Amino acid sequence: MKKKFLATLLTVSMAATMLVGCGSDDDAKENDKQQETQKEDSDDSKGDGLITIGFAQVGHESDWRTASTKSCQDVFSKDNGYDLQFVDCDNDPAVQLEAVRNFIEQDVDYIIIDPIVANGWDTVLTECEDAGIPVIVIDRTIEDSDKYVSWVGSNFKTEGLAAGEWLKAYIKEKNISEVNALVIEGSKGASATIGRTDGFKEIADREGWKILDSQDGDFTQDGGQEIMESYIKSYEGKFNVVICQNDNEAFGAMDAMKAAGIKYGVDGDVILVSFDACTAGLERVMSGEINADFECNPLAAPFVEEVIKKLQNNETPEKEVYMEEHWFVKEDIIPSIEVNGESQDMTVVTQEIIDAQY
Ligand code: GZL
Repeated sequence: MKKKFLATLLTVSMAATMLVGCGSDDDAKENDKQQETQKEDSDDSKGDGLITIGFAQVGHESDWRTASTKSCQDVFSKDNGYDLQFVDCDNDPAVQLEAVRNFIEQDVDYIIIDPIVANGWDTVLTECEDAGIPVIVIDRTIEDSDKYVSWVGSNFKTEGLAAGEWLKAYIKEKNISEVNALVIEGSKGASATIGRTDGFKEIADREGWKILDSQDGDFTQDGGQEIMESYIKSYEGKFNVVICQNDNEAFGAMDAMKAAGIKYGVDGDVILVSFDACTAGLERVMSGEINADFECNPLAAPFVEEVIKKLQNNETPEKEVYMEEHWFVKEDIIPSIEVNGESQDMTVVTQEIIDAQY
């Protein structure tokens, strides 16, 4: 910590010296803050030649999460010059805050956070800023603070809007006159849940569809099965669409519908929509069990490394970096949809796509 403090002090004083006589006090303060978040050209905090990174990961709840973790472990390896301190926070926000504070104590060079929930972050991010440790947020967003250098992820509301716009086009093609939907949400308070829920609901409200129920399945297969079982008890024969906010919930919902003799998918009575588009999810799109799967790209680590390289070179990285993602379907009946006024292709799943997926 002493090293970092001295480095930061040196940086700040150098910045202040350079700024004397040019620009206002505010400019100097702003520049100081920017300088504080930019790393000294030091190579590491432990003197072992490695850049130490503390990564507080959501947990291990889904195929998506496994791919996200592997992406970071592959990029931030010792061979690549990094010492990755990884903490699986097991979907517990309190554990995640403690992990970040431990990274501060360890005086790591950088902290990566995938925030389990969107709020409750400003205090600990202020502690990171005071310690001179740049924070990079990946995947889910933080709503109550902007004290981080960059965020790399997806637009969850766009994913929800895309699912709604596709469903509108799909029921028109299939001459289905009404939608009675059941939604299995992701983890409560997660920005992915909030965005997908809000996006789909915006289209549902616009089209006059009914959302019979919307409960959280925690992004897990067990959660999806449990919620679907309770939905079947309450709404059997009354619903024709199930929206699962990730593939693992969809796998659980399928098990529950299969057990109840409910036919779903392309040749079924229930349209099944999912998010993530992991390999196993796309396999079920190709088999016709899932009608459409809206990708959320978990492979953020290469983009995070670009941010770190910029900081190492005292450059200012982008504040927001959006990942590229695709919308996958089984049937080639809707070539594209319009989302937020922008035409977006629907991609028919092939074995080649599945073989290349995460
Ligand atoms: C979304 C990510 C979500 C995935 C789930 O970016 O945070 O969390 O959709 C995962 O599979 O559990």
